[in-house]
Amino acid sequence: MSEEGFYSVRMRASENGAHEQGGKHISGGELISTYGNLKNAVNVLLEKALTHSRGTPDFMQIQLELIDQPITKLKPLPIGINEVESVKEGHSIAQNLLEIAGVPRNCIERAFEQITENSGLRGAILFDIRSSERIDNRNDKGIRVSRMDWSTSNFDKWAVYHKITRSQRVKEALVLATKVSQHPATIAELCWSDDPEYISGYVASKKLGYHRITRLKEFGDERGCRIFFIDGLSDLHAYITYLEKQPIFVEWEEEK
Ligand code: WAQ
Ligand code: MG
Repeated sequence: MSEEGFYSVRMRASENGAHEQGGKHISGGELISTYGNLKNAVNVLLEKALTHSRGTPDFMQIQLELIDQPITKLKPLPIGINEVESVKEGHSIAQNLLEIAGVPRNCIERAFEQITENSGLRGAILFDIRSSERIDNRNDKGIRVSRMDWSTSNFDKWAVYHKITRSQRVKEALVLATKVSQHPATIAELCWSDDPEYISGYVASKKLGYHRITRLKEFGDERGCRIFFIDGLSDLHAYITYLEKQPIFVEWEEEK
């Protein structure tokens, strides 16, 4: 087998049975690996699922596929940090950022109403900003963005430069936000974790960059959120194919 090729490696883990049998989503993960690094890649995902604050999985699937397309390189979105004192303040900042990014106010309100109904998904919700309706038809699964990564050494350089703690979580979130925001139909993204101990989240868009908001839910809350606000979608199928299949590497270069 070729040493040159890249592999997409994906993991999903759940408790009380597989996701499709109604099990609780515990953890998911996706990365890109060379053939030589596959053992390590699988181990990274295994470790992520086995040590998860949402619970102990009794179902897990790790899958790998050779990527047969060229990998697109993208620069990470610029990052900004919004320190807030309360969830209420966090939500208010998130809503303002979404509005600046181009999401109509009524659509933001509708999305926030639906967040509680749609927690426990393993993927993201696609929300149409014209109809203020969810349009992905994936029910309790959502859309899982895949085939994306950022080399640890390059990410570490980025983190040192920006004085940001190096964490797998921040790397994964910035990779996903960079990939999603790159598509012209994406207006903005809203996200916070479903991990009970992680209360920060972000609003991202190509125009605004990645805005971390330090508090978007209460400590201990297992309800997460990931919504992509979409406009002008002539081809939903092609958009979903981009999210799931287009391979992306994030690469940062220090500005001179
Ligand atoms: N594709 C689509 N949706 C996803 C994906 C993916 N690859 N990964 C996670 N989700 C959805 C899923 O519904 C999860 O329940 C939800 O997002 C939250 O995922 O700057 O940790 O991995 O400090 O728990 C953001 C802030 C952290 C980081 C987000 O999300 C920072 C986080 P989690
Ligand atoms: Mg999580």
